[in-house]
Amino acid sequence: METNPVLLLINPWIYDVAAYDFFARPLGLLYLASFLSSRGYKVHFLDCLDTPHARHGAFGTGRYPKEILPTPPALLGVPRRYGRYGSSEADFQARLTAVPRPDAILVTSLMTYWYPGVQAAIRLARVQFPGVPVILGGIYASLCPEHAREHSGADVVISGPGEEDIFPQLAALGLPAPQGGPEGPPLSLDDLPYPALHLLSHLSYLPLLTSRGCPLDCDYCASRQLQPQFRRRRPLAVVEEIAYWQERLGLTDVAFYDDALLLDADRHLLVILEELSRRGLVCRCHTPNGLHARYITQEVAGWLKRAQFATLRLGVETTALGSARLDHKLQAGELEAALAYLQEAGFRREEIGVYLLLGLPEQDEEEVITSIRRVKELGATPVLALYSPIPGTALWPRAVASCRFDLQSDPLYHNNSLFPCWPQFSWERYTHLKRLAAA
Ligand code: B12
Ligand code: SF4
Repeated sequence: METNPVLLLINPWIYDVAAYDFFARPLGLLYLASFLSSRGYKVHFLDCLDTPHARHGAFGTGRYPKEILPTPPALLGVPRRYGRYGSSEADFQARLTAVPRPDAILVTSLMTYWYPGVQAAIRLARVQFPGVPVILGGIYASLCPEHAREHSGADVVISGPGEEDIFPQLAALGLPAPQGGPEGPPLSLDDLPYPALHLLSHLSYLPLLTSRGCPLDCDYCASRQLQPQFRRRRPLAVVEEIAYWQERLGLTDVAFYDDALLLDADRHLLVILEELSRRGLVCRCHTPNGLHARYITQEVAGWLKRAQFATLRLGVETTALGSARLDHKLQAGELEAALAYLQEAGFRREEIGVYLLLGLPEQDEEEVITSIRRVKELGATPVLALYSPIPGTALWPRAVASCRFDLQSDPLYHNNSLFPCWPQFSWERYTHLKRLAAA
């Protein structure tokens, strides 16, 4: 009797000086897991970050367990201890032994500078399953494919959305197609099965995507490279998914991962929120990935409040206006209006976080201070987001030019904790800005 091919999917550890589970789940790999299962593959899922939190935060967030490791030379200047976040190596090995020998191993990747975690997971998986081909995809694989080919230890590196390329790659490796399953990519996002959240053991919130990509193209952002098209799901299909998971997993916290959640809100997010309310589905919502301030109207703000959005983050970059802006998402008066609407709707200062990017090439420190003050004046909380340079973005050449390190030589230098593109950087300066933001 012929059996369908067996795949082992792995989400590697984070290797870094800092990491926190702020609504972070490997949603890309979870989508791929359910997609491949629906096409007949037998899928085993191993997530190095699916551990109980070492310390719990609000709404299901928390600290990952950490094991201290020797700091790589590139990060020696950072006064924090380097380490492996997630499960222990012994636990990973034990879980590998429990898996039957797969026909292929599929590994995901997130931040480019977390690649040592990818290398470690691949190395151990190869020890357990010698001769089994390893395919690497995800964000690091898409943004640094050359580096990944040379250094990750994978046999094949795939860039971009995995649903589109995975079948030809599996076939090229000699895997037989599963019986009966059609082999083409999905026609639309609504044709994809729900991500395989049920495979996680320590899920404390629902990670949710109602769309992929972003129609804008800010100079520092990789969204276009990762998801070339902006696509959206049917709003009512999103509600069905929330209802499905709530019933199955009993979770009420929902974290939206969308890059452009509020775009055309009348026909998208508001339809979702109205339907949730009509069906009496109670959620507490979070937007760890920034929202566009310009789309926050009085009506949108009212709905965000009614639908219990508890963690709001607006992606603003800087409050300075004019041609020097690197994004294409804020015009005069838009932040002021958005914050006024949110306050009128009942959001308190501490509930409205405004991301300000720090450490951009040639950024004027005074401008950051002005932005921090302005956000506070407007009754919101400034949240400093540290710039991580990304190859292939419009800002990359300026990032390379202003970087204190050889940025092109090693993705470890993309680590935002290094403030690689802030020439006058010092920990005292950063601490000063952080205190100003927190005061
Ligand atoms: C949601 C999100 C977050 C969430 C959590 C994400 C998580 N899961 O951990 C939050 C808000 C916490 C977050 C935080 C940060 N993020 Co972020 N984030 C994203 C975002 C918007 C979406 C990622 C995602 O889940 N996409 C949805 C899934 C479906 O897509 P996917 O993972 O890419 O998977 C697809 C493909 O890659 C592929 N695939 C995936 N795995 C595999 C495996 C195989 C074998 C194959 C074949 C294919 C494949 O198929 C999948 C399905 O199509 C991306 C930008 C983007 N548009 O992708 C930035 C992004 C990844 N983040 C980025 C940054 C900079 C950060 C921060 C450092 C921001 C800051 N300054 O504080 C922090 C650091 C996080 C930390 N924990 O330390 C950068 C990456 C920078 C880098 N150097 O790598 C990105 C690219 C945004 C940008 N600036 O352009 N982030
Ligand atoms: S609006 Fe946000 S997601 Fe879209 S391109 Fe700009 S930074 Fe990226």
